[in-house]
Amino acid sequence: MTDRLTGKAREKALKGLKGWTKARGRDAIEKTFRFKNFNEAFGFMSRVALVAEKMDHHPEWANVYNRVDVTLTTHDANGLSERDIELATFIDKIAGKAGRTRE
Ligand code: H2B
Repeated sequence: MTDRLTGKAREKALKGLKGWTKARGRDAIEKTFRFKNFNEAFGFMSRVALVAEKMDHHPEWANVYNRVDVTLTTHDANGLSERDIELATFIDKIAGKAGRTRE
C-alpha cells in the first residue's frame, strides 16, 4: 500500500514539478501536452505506457489529435503519492519541450 503524500514532503515534491496543477475536487495533478500532430502525441503515449506498465502505476489520460490530457493520482492511496511524482517526472522527460500547462 502506498501512502498519500502530506505535509512538508508533499510540498517539496510538488515544487519540483513544472506545469502540473492541482485537479479540481480530488487529490490529483494534471497537465496537458501538445504535440505537432497525432503521430507524435501517440508516440509519447506509447513511451509513457511502457514506463507506466513497468512501474505498475498508470495515468488517467485522454487524447484528441495532438493533445494529451494527463491526470495522475494513486487509486490505492486515494490521493497523491510519491509514485505520482515519479511518474510525472518520467512523463516530463519523455515529453521534452512539448509539455504545456492546461490553458
Ligand atoms: N495506478 C495508479 N495510478 N494508482 C494505483 O493505485 C494503481 C495503478 N494500482 N496501477 C495498481 C495498478 C494496482 O491496481 C495493481 C493491482 O498493482
